[in-house]
Amino acid sequence: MKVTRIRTIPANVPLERPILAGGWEIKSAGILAVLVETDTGVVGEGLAFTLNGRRMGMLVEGVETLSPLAIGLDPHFTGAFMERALKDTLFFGHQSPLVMSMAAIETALWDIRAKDAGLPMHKLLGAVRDRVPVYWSGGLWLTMSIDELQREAGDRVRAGYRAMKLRVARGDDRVTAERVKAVRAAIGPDIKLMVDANQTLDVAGAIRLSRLLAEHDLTWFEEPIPYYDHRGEAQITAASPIPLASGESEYLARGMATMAEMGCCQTLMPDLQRMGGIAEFIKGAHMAERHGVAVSSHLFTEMSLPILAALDNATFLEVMPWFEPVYQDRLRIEDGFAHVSERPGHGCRLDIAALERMRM
Ligand code: SMN
Ligand code: MG
Repeated sequence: MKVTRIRTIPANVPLERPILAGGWEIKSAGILAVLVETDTGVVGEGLAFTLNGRRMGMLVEGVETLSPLAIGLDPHFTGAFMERALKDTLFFGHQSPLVMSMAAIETALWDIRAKDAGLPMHKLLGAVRDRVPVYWSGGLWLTMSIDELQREAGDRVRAGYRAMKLRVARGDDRVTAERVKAVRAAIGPDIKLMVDANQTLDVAGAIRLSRLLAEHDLTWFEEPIPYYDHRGEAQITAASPIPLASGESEYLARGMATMAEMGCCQTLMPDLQRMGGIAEFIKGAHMAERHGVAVSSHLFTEMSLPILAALDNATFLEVMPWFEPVYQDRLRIEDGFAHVSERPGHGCRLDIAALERMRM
């Protein structure tokens, strides 16, 4: 079996309405579909992502320059592709969009492996479970009023969610505390609630806010400060009454390992594209486990589900609905869990016609 061709479809998927998270205004999800074709007719699917479709050209260029490293290769040699790709991109470094392009190809190679074996991804990887706890992440934005927050939180509980995440930011901490209190009041004591500051605070401000919010029983406090300040994260983790979550902005397994070793957080949230693909995601999660650190996932909801189902230190799948318009299949979410598909491959299939309609 050999890889014969790699195709890309860059698509821009508009959000229902613009949102604000941290310092970003987000109007659309730029989704790059990467289709890896083989001589047996099996096609593997991978994705890369960029906010607002900005710099999509860099992701496409990355795939084009990495493709020669995969073409002609037996797709079961996912490790050989990564070895070649990491070596080939060493000059640019591995904290770069090239890792995202690499991830899309690597993930597609795994999809081929699973389809060729006739296995759903979680079973190919070694399943631990066939359902994963989820949290709703596609709402409770900074732009929403307290009334809107309470309405959405209630709607999500009625839709079967048992956990959800609210965005917070630098500003008046008393206003932030009021918003958290209002959401907690709307969902009651049994639903889990997380907050995400999207890197907008500093160490002292984060510790202060954590102490102020502690009475609302929060499951985690995510990315309080700029992602690269791991020493600062470790200081906050040591002082914060709320457990920390971080890691969505770090790259490769070694990024996860460094953060786990430094005590940056209790939950790491590897992002499939910044991990460089499935193998590094798993490697990073295993290294985190060594330090008693749990893993959640970041974006890439559909493709991350079967990976988390194969990790015994996985806690929550982030449900972000932005990718839904490019899929034929929907996740089955009931009573706070996403059920893993039995279909060979990733489980959810891309909708190529929809991607073509949204092509940039
Ligand atoms: C997030 C990431 C990307 C865009 C908006 C919000 C957020 C998350 O940090 O964790 O989903
Ligand atoms: Mg986040």
